[in-house]
Amino acid sequence: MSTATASEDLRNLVQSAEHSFARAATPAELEDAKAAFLGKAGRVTELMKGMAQLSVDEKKTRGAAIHQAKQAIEAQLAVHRQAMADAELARQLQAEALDVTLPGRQRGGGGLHPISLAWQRIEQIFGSMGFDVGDGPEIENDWYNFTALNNPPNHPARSMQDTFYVDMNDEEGHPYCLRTHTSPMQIRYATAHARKHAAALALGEMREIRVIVPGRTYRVDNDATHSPMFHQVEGLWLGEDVSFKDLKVTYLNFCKAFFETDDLVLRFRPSYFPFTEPSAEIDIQFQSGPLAGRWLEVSGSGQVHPQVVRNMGLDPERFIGFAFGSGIDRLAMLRYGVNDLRLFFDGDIRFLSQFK
Ligand code: 2U9
Repeated sequence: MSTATASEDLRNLVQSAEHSFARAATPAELEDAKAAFLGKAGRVTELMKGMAQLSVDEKKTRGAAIHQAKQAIEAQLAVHRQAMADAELARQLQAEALDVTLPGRQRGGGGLHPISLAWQRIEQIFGSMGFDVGDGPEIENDWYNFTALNNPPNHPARSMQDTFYVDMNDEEGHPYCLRTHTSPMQIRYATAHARKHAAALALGEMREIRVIVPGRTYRVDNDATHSPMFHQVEGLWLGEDVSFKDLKVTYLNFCKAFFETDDLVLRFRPSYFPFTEPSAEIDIQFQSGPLAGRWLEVSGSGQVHPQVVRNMGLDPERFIGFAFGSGIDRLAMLRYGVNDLRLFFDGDIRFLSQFK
């Protein structure tokens, strides 16, 4: 075998390998093609075996030539492997392409419910007037919800038609109920306060109780102006010399802050509640704006009944003051110009997003 023909057959071999690599359409086909040339039974290995009969000199030349051819084939293989990896990467990038010019996804900024907004404003305003904020159970017993508040046993508010009862009795055998007002919490707060200050009280150091209790309340009622769950805020201010004058000033200042106008007047109309004596309804009249000129009922109020003061564990000869109760939902309707109570509870995003 002459060197010339030997080089010829090796050049053909390299070329043939190159064609095979170029024809491979997938990495697996490329690896198969590699095996056909460089594998254990591949054509290069066959050539190596074929050198057995050659002389030492011939082996040297032929061996070097085969080695060169093998290197050329390996180089080609590397080129094709790289090309295939590049093509795969390009395909992936294409498939996962992002349009960085698209607008970002907005995170829908939430907002507080108008009742929560009103609730927060109420806490803030009364807080600025020195009122603490009380918070307590929505399931109450008979004593806190009715008896302590001077509700007589035959009062209609206690009936099954007016109050939701829970299928469980307290120690006195009365069923628990969903609180019909936040007043029971006023009793709890005042009683706890009176106990905590019992020692101080003896020394005459506890001078007053000033608290509001906002919260959810429940009644058997459901129409355009009543919902079975509604929100109340009650205020209580007891001291040694707290009078109706303080009630008027406190509620007027609250209204001015809450409705953000000084252009309003209040009217106190005689009324009756078991827990206050005397009692009054509070009406508001705006002197300007969309609601101007109409008297609007916003709250009940009165001087806390001496029996109720006694029920808190306080001496009615010493502690006197006032309480009021207002509907937060109603205050929110007036403040935000909402004409139907049910809008607050429908959860319609078109309504709610107006308060963001
Ligand atoms: C204690 C003593 C007295 C709270 C009061 C009212 C009058 C009242 C209702 C009006 C409409 C609530 O929103 S409403 O349903 N409330 O009219 N509430 S005086 O009197 C109290 C509270 C606690 C210890």
